[in-house]
Amino acid sequence: MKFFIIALLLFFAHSSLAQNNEVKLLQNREARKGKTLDGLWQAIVDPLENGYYNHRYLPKDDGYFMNRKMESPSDLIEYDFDSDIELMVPGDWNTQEEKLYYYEGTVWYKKSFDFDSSTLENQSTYVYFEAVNYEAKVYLNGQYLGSHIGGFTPFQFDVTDILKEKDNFLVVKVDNKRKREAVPTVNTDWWNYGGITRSVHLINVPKQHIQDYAVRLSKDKKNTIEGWVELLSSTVTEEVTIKIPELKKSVKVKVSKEGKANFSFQATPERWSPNNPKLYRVEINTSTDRITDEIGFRTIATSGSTILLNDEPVFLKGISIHEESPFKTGRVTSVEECRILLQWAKELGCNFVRLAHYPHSEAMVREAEKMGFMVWSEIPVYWTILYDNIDTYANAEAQLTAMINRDRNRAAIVLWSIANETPVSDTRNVFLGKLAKKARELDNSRLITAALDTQSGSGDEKVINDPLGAVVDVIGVNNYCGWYVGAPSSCENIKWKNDYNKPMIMSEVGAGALQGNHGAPNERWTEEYQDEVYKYNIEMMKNIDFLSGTSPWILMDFRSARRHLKGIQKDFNRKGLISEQGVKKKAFYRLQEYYNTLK
Ligand code: GCB
Repeated sequence: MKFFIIALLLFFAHSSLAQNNEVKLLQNREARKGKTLDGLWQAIVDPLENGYYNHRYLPKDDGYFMNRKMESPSDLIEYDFDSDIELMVPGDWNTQEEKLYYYEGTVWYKKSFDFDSSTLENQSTYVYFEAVNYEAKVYLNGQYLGSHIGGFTPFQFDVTDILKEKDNFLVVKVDNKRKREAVPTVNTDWWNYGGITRSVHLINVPKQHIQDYAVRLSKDKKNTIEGWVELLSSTVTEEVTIKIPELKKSVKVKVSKEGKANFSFQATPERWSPNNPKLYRVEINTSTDRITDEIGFRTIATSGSTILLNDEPVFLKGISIHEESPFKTGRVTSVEECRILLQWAKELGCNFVRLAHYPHSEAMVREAEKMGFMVWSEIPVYWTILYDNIDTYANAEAQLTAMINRDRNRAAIVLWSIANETPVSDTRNVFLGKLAKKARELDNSRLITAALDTQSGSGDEKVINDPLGAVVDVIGVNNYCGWYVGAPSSCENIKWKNDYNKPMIMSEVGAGALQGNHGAPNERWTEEYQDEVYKYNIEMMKNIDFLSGTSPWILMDFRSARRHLKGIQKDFNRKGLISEQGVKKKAFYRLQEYYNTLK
């Protein structure tokens, strides 16, 4: 009993439970002033989590986050950031260090920096992480800030009162161990890249600042721009001005006691569309703060099986994309890499990209928007996660919320996807029904979708009757005719039926080919086989009268630890239309031809 009480006391005394400085995310991080913490970080690979747990498997209060140094020759400190490895941030660790190629576990990251606060009176400073895969515990100067779960969404902590002028040390325990109850779960067809995979920033904002806002075209009221602005710590009845200089609009609204101001005004902006990806400069001012953004205005809706962009029927000519670096593989770490991927999609003739299977970086979404792509954005509710686990649900909902909050002002995003290839069951239906409801509560201006698994079923008839079809606005269908099921030529005869009067997007079709491997059209892994699969699937798609778009699988070959065929796969899923080295395969031109005929 005595031991138990001591253990309990130690447990609660441990700083990791004593505090959580995580605060609600700032909208439009990019527009804020501050300092980057990107670059080389010191790191310690810690598979046994020795820097966190003691030999009784209890959290230590002097773990590696204390960044201890030997002060005398008799001191015993069994770690030293200074003499260990270095890792680049942003970046995954798997492609930076040979010994970390398959590594899944804990790595401690440390960055030291000075901080000049002399000009920052009345300001708050946040440390903002664009993404850390998968679980982060964050400490500044030995003090615990909080933790975050989920590998693809941003989070931030208030560090105003902890920063010093000199020798700050920010330590992050990053753990990418796969867990059955996690989102995604243990089983995925993409690489579990660990690390501080996206940029880290220190951001300075006035204590009373614009924390969040929405600016968009009303979906119901004609020629109306509407939205809201939320301020942090506005105690007085503050006034907010929303300006769109190019439209000669300037509107003042009062903030409620809760710090929120709603607005709505008449305007006729040019509509954002793939042919005219027009963005307007929007300025928001308060007495203490000012922020600007580039915002597009469009509407998106459905009518029967048609998708309407700005009230006009539109066919989504798309391609699926993983956030994988062209030429060097690993996670995308720069805007230039985003542009290369998107430029390839442009060449293919796309007006739409499916950013699979998790929220891509904000930079990717913003580039897609500028280049005129409609975007499908997705959370990693993938395959068989634990649909009956309440923590799993809370996790999925948190990731959905973070995705929508971060990108709600991006006109390019037309679809929020809540799931990919999930198996039908009562618990799954309830889980996804709740998620869809949540998505609509957070944002009722976009369409909800999910990619259904339709591999099963026999004969030439395929019926879309998954109960999830009743929940979503647009039905995504993944189907691998000619690859996992049947011969390529059999695809042409398939007849699709839809129990729902809703648009369908063929969200995946595809086949594997090693670039440069040539042979007969019935020889797997050749470019000819892949091309054959595209040929017959395109014929099949032409016969679907409720088809509103396609996003074949996938733009570029990507790493997956499920893909073991030596000589061919080498840990890559080969369904790319382009190799990881940037060389186009035959099927690229087949799809390009199809998209050209749809012009
Ligand atoms: C799918 C999954 C995707 C896989 C793909 C494949 O249905 O949605 O994540 O990578 O199939 O290649 O098998």
